[in-house]
Amino acid sequence: MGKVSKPEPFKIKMVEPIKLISRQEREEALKRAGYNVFALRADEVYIDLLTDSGTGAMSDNQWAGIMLGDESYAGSKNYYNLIDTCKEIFNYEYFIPTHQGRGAEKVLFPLLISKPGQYVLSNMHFDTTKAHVELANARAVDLVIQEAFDTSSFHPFKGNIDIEKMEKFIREKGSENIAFIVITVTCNSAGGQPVSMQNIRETSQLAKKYGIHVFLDAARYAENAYFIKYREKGYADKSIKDIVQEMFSYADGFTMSAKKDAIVNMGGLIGIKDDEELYNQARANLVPLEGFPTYGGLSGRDIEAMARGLKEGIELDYLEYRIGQVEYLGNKLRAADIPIQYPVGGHAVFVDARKMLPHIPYYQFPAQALANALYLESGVRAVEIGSLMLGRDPDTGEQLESPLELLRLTIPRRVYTNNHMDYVAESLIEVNKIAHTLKGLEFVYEPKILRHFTARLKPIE
Ligand code: P61
Repeated sequence: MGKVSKPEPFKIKMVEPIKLISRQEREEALKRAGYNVFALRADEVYIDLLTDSGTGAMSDNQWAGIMLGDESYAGSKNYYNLIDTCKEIFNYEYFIPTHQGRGAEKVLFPLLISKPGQYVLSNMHFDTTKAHVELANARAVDLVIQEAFDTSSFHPFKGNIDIEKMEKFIREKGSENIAFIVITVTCNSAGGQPVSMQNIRETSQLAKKYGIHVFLDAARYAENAYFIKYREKGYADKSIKDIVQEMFSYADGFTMSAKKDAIVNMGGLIGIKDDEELYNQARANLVPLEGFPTYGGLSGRDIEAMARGLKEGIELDYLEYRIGQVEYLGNKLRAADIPIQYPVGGHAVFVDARKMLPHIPYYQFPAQALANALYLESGVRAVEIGSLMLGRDPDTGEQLESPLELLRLTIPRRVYTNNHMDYVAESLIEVNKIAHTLKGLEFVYEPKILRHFTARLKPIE
């Protein structure tokens, strides 16, 4: 095919109309929503880039699987299909379905934390993982490499753990005070940035040296494997499945939100390599929290869609299209000098709002101001990943300063075309022209926990 670039590896046979409401209606909607895009109604949104979680389009094969849902309370055939599929992809012994990623965290994490005050070490915890670490009376520590915080400089694996820093931390605190290590692949909070195979291997070796277990937060494991194939020496000729198996071979288990790379609207997983006792404990925990071990909070039809989605999520032509679309949007923005986390990550383009709105300090939430301006300009909904999401110091009540103030343009899987991406890029380029006029925000109502979902704000006059 020479230089001709490949189009989407699918045909579209069902569509959902979208509509752009008027500027005046958008202004009224945003005001009613308390200047918080989480509170908008979805039909007030034109292109929804809030999240890639549970928002993907299932394939005809997955929808066909839905019709084959075996809704037996115990031991459905869909459950056994899921287990066989997982064994084939991840090469582990034990798997447990859960209703979504945080369900897996809630069931597994308390079993890995042996005493209050222990530390859980990560490249970066996502907010639900951090919440479940803290709910289990442990403390979450992020040890991603420093390069992750410099959005303009290239590093192929900005999600990597700083191994030296991690070893120093373990020695200082004592290995008995480390509950476990969790590697987030890809690293969502750093910009969907991948972790290299070498880094996963070295983390695993370090952990073994100190007798600490390693788990993967595997929501975007397939996108991570794709980056390893193209950015890390020695992997170009390996299949995505082989790369996935090697990644998972260095861990003792994983939690997964299946709403991302497994392309389902609802679902999660726990995987345990070979620890039968941990598996039995997790299954016992599952019953009061999620449901009987063979359905874990899901219906049989959802489990079948997940089994089929797991296979589709590691297909190379799908991943090429998927990452290619994110890159397409990123390149358009970079060409217009919009500052973004570079190189672009797997599931989203992260705009550096601190650089775009240098006149708005972190405690007036520059990325939220940008999210609001983009919505007003275009009806595009993106999400703040910065100081608003981070919250306050639980001890002092001080607003914490996030190391990055990012606006995440999160691309759902197989949902939008590159024409939609052009519209998003052009809209943000328009907003950039008036960036210096945008105002910071203050609270009208501030909830105590996970405040970004329900907070009400107003522009500072
Ligand atoms: C997201 F605003 N992510 O990125 P669950 N691990 C990782 C995730 O990215 C993740 C979960 C675990 C979401 C959804 C989301 O405050 C928020 O299936 C790396 O959502 O339970 C979820 O998986 C949890 C958005 C979650 C948020 C919490 O958009």
